[in-house]
Amino acid sequence: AEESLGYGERAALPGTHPLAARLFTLMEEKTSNLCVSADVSSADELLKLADAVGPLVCALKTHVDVLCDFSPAVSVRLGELARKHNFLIFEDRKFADIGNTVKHQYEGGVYKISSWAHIVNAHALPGPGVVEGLQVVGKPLGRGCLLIAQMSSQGCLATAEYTQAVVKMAEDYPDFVFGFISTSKISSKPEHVHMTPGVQLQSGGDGLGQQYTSPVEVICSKGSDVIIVGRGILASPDRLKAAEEYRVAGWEAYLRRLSA
Ligand code: S5P
Repeated sequence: AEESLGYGERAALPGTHPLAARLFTLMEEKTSNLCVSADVSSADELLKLADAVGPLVCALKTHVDVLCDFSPAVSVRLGELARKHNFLIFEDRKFADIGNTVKHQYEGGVYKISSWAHIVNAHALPGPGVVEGLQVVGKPLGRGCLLIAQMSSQGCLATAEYTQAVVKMAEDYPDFVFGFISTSKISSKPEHVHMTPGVQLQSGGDGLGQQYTSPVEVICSKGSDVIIVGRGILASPDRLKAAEEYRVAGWEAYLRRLSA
């Protein structure tokens, strides 16, 4: 069954996007399906976190507009750390506008996201133009995009029908869209990467709508590929130790899924 394919085997499928292949390959190499959500407010803290957890993660997710002191040097340094530790940078910008506007938001402004983020994400809500606008900028650079098909938050308005329409949209743009932000596996194509936020070892929420699911639930029961963990690690007094716990939990869940 296609469910039994490992990350490494999925990297080698002819239809897998090159960036997804790179991600699957480094996941195998590093035995990590952990993406740390680096939701911190200073550049110094971001770079220290990236250097510390870099060896343990397949990707580092940023919200660069939350930094109080962003400068182009920060993105350059982040790129150096990504090369040093072999992880991908995922800017969680959640583009959601018409094609022409997202094109400029992706390439320009203060952040020049396309120049440093391997991965970005987008809401499919505006229709295919959002992907087309991003793709104009990102495809020549070898970048990739995840479409947000489901959200972890309580009361999320995405219906099953909406989610299926997002899967269809991804299939229409295989040169740029390589997967999803979703709470579960929603595409039957093993080439697609599913990344899931709202993950903690402790169940519960944050009082602002976030809902947490465990790594085992996400990887084994829901069939997703990558766990995205923010405060589960960031709020720990020992972030490195917490990141290693999540890496092990995610990887063991993956091995369990493979052997099931
Ligand atoms: O549905 C979603 C999609 C995303 S990308 N739910 C989410 O929580 N996220 C992001 O994942 C969110 O913006 C935050 O950066 C991270 C979750 O952080 P945590 O601290 O709750 O683990």
